[in-house]
Amino acid sequence: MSSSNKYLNKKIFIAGHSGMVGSAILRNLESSGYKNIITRKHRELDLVQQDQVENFFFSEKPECVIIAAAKVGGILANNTYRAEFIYKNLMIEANLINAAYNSGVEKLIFLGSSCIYPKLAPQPLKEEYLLSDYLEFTNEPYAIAKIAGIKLCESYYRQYGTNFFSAMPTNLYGPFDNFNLETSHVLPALIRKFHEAKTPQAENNSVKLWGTGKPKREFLYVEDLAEAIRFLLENVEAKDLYEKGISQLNIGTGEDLTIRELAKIISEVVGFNGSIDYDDSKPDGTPRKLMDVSRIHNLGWKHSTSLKDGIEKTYNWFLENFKS
Ligand code: GFB
Repeated sequence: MSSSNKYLNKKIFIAGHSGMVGSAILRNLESSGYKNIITRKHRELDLVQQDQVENFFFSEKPECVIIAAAKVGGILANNTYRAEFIYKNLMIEANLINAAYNSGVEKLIFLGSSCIYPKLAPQPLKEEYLLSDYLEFTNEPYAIAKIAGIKLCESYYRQYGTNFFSAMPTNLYGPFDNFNLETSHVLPALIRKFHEAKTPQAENNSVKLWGTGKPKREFLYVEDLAEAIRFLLENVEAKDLYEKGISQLNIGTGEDLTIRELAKIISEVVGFNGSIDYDDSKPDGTPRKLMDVSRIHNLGWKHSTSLKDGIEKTYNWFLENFKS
């Protein structure tokens, strides 16, 4: 990036830098020459505690903030820990956004998820479909919290003129993903299930997936997402969204596939050739969640990692790093 990038030396706080998303953003900014990034471990700063967050912002005075901190999980975790998902996410984003305003933060980017869109919205999901119909039940608490975060950013812009806005990534995967089979998303779960089923110790050469395998999902490699966040930081302002009548910007690939098709690709990458069964006592969730990415394409960003390449990279990361 040229020296005309006015953000290179800004003091940037990445909230949630130890998670999959935050750590990818941290790696991306550092390797792009950003010199003044600040982070805090959970035990140093509990984002659910308003007084801690306020004190941190007033003592550190970050100039830019990226909110990648959230309580996240797959369909079962969302459906089971409903109270934790709504409470923690509301607290984290309200504390961060309000403290950012109070301490004079220049720019803030809040990250959410494609589950903010109505369950049966037309596809692909345009930014304008926010709040146009009811939500998917399994992740309604998480989605409500994320919608509140979007509206916090928008309301602070409209009342106070802050440069705060929201980006909504589609389903993400990559290094540092959660491979816990109870709480993870589908892609890391399938990597682990296929990997463990092909080992000599496996009880049988079959894998059980959840639901019917018919829902369609879109997947973005987390390092592409990190690239998109740097692009937004350097090139997009809050008014670019709100003046166009949208509250958040989609980030995705614009391509989706069924869970069955996903399972086929992952099984090939992992080298599993046993049988695949489906447990339809587990929920399917939203039938389809495909982002309309024309706005971010028109602004000048497009993903670069194909699904197969991203799965291969993630499987290699799993082989080198995952300890059950
Ligand atoms: O990725 P996932 O947990 O979340 O599930 P969502 C996607 C689809 O994969 C569902 C199926 O239809 C699952 O039933 N699936 C099949 C599996 N086998 C498995 C498995 O072994 N593990 C998992 N986890 N799924 C979450 C939301 O929705 O996605 C969040 O709950 C958030 O709010 C996140 O938006 C990105 O895509 O259904």
